Amino acid sequence: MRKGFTLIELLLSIAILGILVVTAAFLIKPGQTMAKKRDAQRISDLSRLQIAIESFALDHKATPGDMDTYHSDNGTDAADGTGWIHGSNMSDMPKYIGSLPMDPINQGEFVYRYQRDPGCWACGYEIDAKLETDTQKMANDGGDDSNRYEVGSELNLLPAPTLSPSP
Ligand SMILES: [Ca+2]
Repeated sequence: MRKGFTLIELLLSIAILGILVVTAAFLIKPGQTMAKKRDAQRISDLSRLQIAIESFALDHKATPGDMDTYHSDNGTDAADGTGWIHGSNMSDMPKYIGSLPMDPINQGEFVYRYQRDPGCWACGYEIDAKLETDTQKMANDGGDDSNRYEVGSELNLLPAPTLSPSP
């Protein structure tokens, strides 16, 4: 009776293992799974931010923030008006949301954006995000940009992305 494996048996085992690993990776598609996970986070983040903005607006008769288009890659997650959404009227905002959510990638087109209606304090607002996998959701959100997922009360405020280049 012989002990151990021959070189051929060993190489064959390694080859079979390799094929199994590649097949598993192909079936599971880890990249796609991660992208879906990031999209789920984006949808949940925008929903949290939406609730915070609307609660704030109800109490303060004004939407938070100054007059600008804000990008989540430009500033910190501080919710008090010093973070990526700037606002002289936001000192109370941390009561509604502890910190401002930021896109899981947070660069290039994958940033959250926020804009309040520059026309009046108590008017509408829009937040948006770019999703990686859910194109239907971006197209059917009632907004004016079929390539971004838009949330808010005036879905035509945010301009077509003129986003800062990726670092
Ligand atoms: Ca859209």
